[in-house]
Amino acid sequence: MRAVYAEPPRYVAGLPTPGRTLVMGVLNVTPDSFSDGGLWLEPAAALEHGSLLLEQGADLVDVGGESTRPGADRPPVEEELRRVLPVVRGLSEAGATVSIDTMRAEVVERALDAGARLINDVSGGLADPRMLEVAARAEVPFVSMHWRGHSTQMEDRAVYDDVVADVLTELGQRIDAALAAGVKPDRLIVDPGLGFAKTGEHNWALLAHLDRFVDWGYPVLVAASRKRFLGTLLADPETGEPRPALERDSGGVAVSALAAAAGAWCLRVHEVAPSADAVRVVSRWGREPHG
Ligand code: PMM
Repeated sequence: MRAVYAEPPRYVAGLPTPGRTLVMGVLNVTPDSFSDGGLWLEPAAALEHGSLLLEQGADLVDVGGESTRPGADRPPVEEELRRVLPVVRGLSEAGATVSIDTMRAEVVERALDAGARLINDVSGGLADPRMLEVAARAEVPFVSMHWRGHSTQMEDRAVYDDVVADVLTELGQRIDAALAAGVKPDRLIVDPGLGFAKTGEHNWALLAHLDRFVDWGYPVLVAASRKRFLGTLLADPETGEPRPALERDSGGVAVSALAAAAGAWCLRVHEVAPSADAVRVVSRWGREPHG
């Protein structure tokens, strides 16, 4: 962890550039996501929630139609499209910058037609062999996350010699693959993939060494919001029960502030308002002069 405020985050072509870390609001249009599953399954409810995220200060809204929680089954592509397209279209038409959270190239193509401006692929292009070529052709920013397999396999794959070095190496391979497919370097965003084939200890190690990702030079996205490792850390001291997902946001805001101070480009969060405040505090904190 750096002792001082890191350089301001890099800008990504085609996306908002407020001169501080961006805040991405999560909009899961799924029946089974771990913290908001089923809440926004109807397009009208999803659009309303998306508007609320924007009002609360989200710079981007990340729309996803597949739950990636450990053990989750994949929906058919038609179902994923049915969930996300009306929401992507409605929010884009209302002027929002929408990110499409999917591992499927077909969903990307249709979502971009509906107005999405950023691809968020938690598999970094590994899950669908067409993804990187579609991203290159579309010339939109592409989030490449560290990933080792689908939800049904990932818990078994949380084994590393040195988690920070191994994730940097494997993510580096995904960057090379994206560049080789024609994705422009100024459209690439990297994400250590907290909770994906990672234990709580792995997540904390990655956060503590976020500077190693930032120093790479690509914008870094951090998505800690409501994840299990926060529930474990904030467990009830008497019973040892993990803190429920909907009660983890204060811990998530602390991560937002620290990650922003370490130079993260964007924070993906469910509860936008406190993280939007946190990044403004961090931005002011790092600005000279202080007198
Ligand atoms: N985590 C989830 C979904 N999408 N996208 C990126 N880039 N990084 C993440 O860590 C990530 C993601 C799973 O969390 P959710 O079910 O709360 O959306």
